[in-house]
Amino acid sequence: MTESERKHLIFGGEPGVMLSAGGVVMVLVVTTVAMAFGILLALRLGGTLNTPEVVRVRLGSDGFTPETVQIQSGRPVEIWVFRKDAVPCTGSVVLENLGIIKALAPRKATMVAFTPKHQGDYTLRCGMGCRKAILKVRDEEVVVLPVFFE
Ligand SMILES: [Cu+2]
Repeated sequence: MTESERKHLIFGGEPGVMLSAGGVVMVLVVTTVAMAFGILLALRLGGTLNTPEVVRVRLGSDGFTPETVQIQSGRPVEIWVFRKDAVPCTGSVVLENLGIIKALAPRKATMVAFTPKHQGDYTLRCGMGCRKAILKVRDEEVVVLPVFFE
């Protein structure tokens, strides 16, 4: 048996050797790319859940703007409530389900921070209870469009 015939028996010939070497490189590249995506995804998910979601609402004698906000369960949220005017109605906000009461200074934003644990609708209302906004707590991640203060 010649050297060439022996190689052919072991490796299935030269083209076969080249093909499987290319295959190995391809598998390595695919594995590396997949691992990199996995790491990035883990970082993104972890980062998203630990970073507070920031929500801005306004409260005036005309009520809350917006009146409905969707937030994510299990993620800390910072609700910045901007008090537009100095009427007594807007002097404080109450988060009924959580027993949170916050005094508001006129024409300033005050932060109400908490972590909603479960899905459900939470009521954010003025101290008197005549103006209401609904915080819809859902499991899915939401993109919150900012509300700009005038
Ligand atoms: Cu009120």
